[in-house]
Amino acid sequence: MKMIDLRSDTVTKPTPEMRRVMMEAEVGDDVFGEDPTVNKLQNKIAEMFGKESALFVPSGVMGNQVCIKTHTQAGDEIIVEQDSHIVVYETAAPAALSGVMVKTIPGEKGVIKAEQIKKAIRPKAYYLPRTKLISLENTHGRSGGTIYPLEEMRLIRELAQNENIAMHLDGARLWNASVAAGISLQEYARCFDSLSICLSKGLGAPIGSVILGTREFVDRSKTYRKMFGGGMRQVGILAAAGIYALDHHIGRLKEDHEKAKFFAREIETLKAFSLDPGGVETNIVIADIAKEGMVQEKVLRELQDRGVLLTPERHNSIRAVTHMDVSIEDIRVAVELFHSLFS
Ligand code: TLP
Repeated sequence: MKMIDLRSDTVTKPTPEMRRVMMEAEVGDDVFGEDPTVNKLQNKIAEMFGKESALFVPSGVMGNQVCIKTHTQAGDEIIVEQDSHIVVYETAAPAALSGVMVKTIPGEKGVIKAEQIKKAIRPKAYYLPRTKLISLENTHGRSGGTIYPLEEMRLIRELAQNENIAMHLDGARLWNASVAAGISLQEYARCFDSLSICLSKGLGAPIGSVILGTREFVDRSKTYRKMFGGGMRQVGILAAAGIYALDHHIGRLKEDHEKAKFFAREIETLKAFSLDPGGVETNIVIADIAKEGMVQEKVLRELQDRGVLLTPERHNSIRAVTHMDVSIEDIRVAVELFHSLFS
């Protein structure tokens, strides 16, 4: 049975053309800084985002955690939205790896406002933690791929600059935000001292994330990438996939957004599911299944038994993510299955 895999946009397989460029990539030892393809990827991304420097890392989690480590010292405090990936899915790494305290703020669709952050910043006193970093997430995964308003980011940036606090962006899916909102990567990047972006989600590369910042920041972050075990060797074969993804797979993200919106509109017509199709801004659909008392595990199993994979979200919702390895026809098949199972 062909499975229609909507668990995440991380499940994509490299296309034949991507595999070809990987096979042909020039390589060298990147711990010596001698992999020409890695250097090319890093220079290309730095330029795309208007940042001085970039660093290839194996994963989005490592990208975030290396940045947190580079910005802080043990005992500092960082401000993060309470449902962000850094808080929920990164195994308490800020505490374990950087020894920082995480001050979480409840957001609306992942958005925390400058006025909320202002109240959370510690006054300066030797007996208080020092607020060192504010981290935002765009798009916001657990809110269903929602886009952070640029205006709010700018207000937060202004506040952070006045308070001498650094800003980090978990931009795992910033590509999706940029394409959907029509806002350039550089416009977003201007609000942040550091960013972590992913090549292995909507862009379809098999692995890889990139940290961005000033030359000085990225030079320091290299030490922590090594400390966390992320110094890689002839890794140009992976960087080549990233370069290919940047050249060929950004524009097509709008198709993923259309597929997600179509899926959401269809699911919304079923009484057992609650969601706001208008709230689907990019490629993630989260539907609440509690209204008619459906059981999350059972819903997911019934779908899986008939060839459609989704993931659980919170205790009462299910999540579908569209990506380049599911076509609109696949989505139609999934929708028909929803109608036949849950009408
Ligand atoms: N997100 C995964 C799961 O971990 C939830 C997914 O399927 O969505 N930041 C954000 C906003 C992410 O969504 C993810 C992955 C990461 C960071 C981590 O990236 P990786 O998996 O490369 O470490």
